[in-house]
Amino acid sequence: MELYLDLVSQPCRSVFLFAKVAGIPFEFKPVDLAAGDHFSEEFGKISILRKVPVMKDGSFILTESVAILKYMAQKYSSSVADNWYPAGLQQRACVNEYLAWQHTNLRLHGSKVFLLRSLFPIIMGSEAPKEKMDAALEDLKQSLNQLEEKFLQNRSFIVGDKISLADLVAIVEIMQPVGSGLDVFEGRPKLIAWRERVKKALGEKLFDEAHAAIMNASSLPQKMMQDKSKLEMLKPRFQRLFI
Ligand SMILES: N[C@@H](CCC(=O)N[C@@H](CS)C(=O)NCC(=O)O)C(=O)O
Repeated sequence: MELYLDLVSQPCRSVFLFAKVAGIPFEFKPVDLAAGDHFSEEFGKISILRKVPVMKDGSFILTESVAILKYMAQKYSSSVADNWYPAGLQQRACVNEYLAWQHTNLRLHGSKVFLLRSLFPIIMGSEAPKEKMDAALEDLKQSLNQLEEKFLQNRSFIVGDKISLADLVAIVEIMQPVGSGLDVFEGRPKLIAWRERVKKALGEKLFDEAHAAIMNASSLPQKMMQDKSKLEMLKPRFQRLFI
């Protein structure tokens, strides 16, 4: 199995972490987004969506992290612990519920904050408009509240007392704005305790390995500035999104 990944990307980190922690054998195919590798002719043959992660299992190509995570959990179900993607009807439904919710909530809002804080200034050449930043921070706050109040409640993990794909997808998204220097855990003891349980379940060393690139996001500008034409390509996208 080949995994096309850039660990700066949160869905790539979830796929990477799951494959590693579950002992699923794979070949890491690096795709450097900041260098524009995903616009290459070679990557276009793997996925015309030009996004990572992508999985290639033999001749079968799959995009979308959630689909890849479920594929891996099901393909290796005889060796992957049941808690990751429980076979029980209602427990699996709860994992699926979180995975469906997060796309337009925690992922959307955490990504926006990261893009506005870390990439907007490089691509647009100025700080992000204050009202856009304030709105993005407010949306992120709401999503974090909902994660605590609806999905975590007083449980150790999102679906009971063991880690699942839901926790994995949640932590990688939360770490994105953290990579932009924002302490999203401030004043949230419940979330801090959950983060520590997730880290322990994954293994601190593996967690840190997966997050090294995003925790060093301040080096992205330097890399991106090397090819100004690629930066220009991103400008219209940022204008559509944020202006
Ligand atoms: N829904 C997709 C999202 C994939 C995605 O947006 N990947 C981003 C990195 S986080 C990407 O490759 N972006 C490159 C681009 O948009 O140019 C998934 O979960 O896999």
